[in-house]
Amino acid sequence: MNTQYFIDLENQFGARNYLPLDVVITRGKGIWLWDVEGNKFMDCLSAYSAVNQGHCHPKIMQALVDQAAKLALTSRAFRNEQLGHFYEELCELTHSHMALPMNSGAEAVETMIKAVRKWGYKIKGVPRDKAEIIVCENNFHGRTITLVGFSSEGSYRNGFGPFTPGFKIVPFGDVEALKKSITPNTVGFLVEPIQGEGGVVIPPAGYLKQARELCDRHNIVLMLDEIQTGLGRTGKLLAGEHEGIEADVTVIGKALSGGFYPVSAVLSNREVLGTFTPGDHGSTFGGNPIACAVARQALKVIVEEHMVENAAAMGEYFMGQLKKIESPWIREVRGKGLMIGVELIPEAGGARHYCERLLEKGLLCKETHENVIRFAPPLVIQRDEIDWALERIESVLKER
Ligand code: IF1
Repeated sequence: MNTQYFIDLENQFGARNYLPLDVVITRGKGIWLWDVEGNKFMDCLSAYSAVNQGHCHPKIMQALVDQAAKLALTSRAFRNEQLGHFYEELCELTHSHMALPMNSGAEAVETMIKAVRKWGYKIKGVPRDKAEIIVCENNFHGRTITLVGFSSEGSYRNGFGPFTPGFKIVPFGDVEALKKSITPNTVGFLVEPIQGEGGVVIPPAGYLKQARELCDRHNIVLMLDEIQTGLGRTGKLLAGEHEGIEADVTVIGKALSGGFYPVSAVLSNREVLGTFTPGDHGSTFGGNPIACAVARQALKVIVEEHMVENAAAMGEYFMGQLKKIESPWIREVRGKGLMIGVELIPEAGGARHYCERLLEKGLLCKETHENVIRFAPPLVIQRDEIDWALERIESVLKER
């Protein structure tokens, strides 16, 4: 069965909520993927940073298999032997006091919003149903109605209203705008340290630090969405470290399972998550034994195999070399660690075309926001492999 066979099946039965590149992947190992016709590709998307550890990491796979053979799901009506270990190891690694395990990133963000609102009413004393959370233009926090409701991207929200009230949108990176939007009812400021889907947009130096200071001054919870930037992607365990700040509440997901299983978590100080009491929140699969066993190993290999340090070193090399490419189409190369965006000028004809050309040359990457090619390989990539990618990227970006 060839590529077209699978494309036809998807078109016949599947909802058209994506426009994927026409490649049908059948196997993955490390940074490499193979399609149904035996073609080999370098993965420069890492499933949107869910496969930081490389595809089918043997130790994470073994943790999945061993746990699945023993116990899969108990529900949280009972306790299980994996959860406590997971909490302890996760909180220790991230300097958190408490954690709440969920499944998808969007669920973790929704959970964080519930916790911060409850903190606002119970601790800060905001009047009932008056809590306000400030978010940034160009944000991406997931696809639920509440989360797309405060997106500034029409394509994410159009046609899905009415939306959840209580959110204010301010320009990303603009401290003055953030300051002006604060009211006595503001309970939280939700922000990505680097906007991923927004086009790998890095805020001005000091922005997050100033946001931290503003939140301290006005008794507001700083909420960092590290679902894409976290777990080594930007060359730090959490991207907030680049500015030497710690959030009050952070969400992680994606690579928390190395791509094997939907696992996400809310990380918090005691004051915020401590407001939850039995019955406040839950989920059938949240914190299940497989999720915990897989996440524990996924975190372990990041540390043991020095993936954060490798992301920093390889990212510096990758970006340094990209910046040397003399191409009429490149407007800017930007990023941190192995979260890299190459923005093209509009005359280049759109980033999608270059992703399709790179596919033909054996490199898989994805455009974001029309003119940005995102390069985000697994954090295990080595220098010679980056050189292999650069050869193809340079050749395609020099085409007229
Ligand atoms: C899609 C990109 C989109 C995220 C951040 C929360 C979530 C995500 C910073 C929600 C998820 C994924 C979702 C996927 C494509 C990809 C993505 F930014 F990574 F490129 F969409 F913007 N916070 N990002 O990046 O996590 O519920 O998906 O587990 O929806 O098309 P999720």
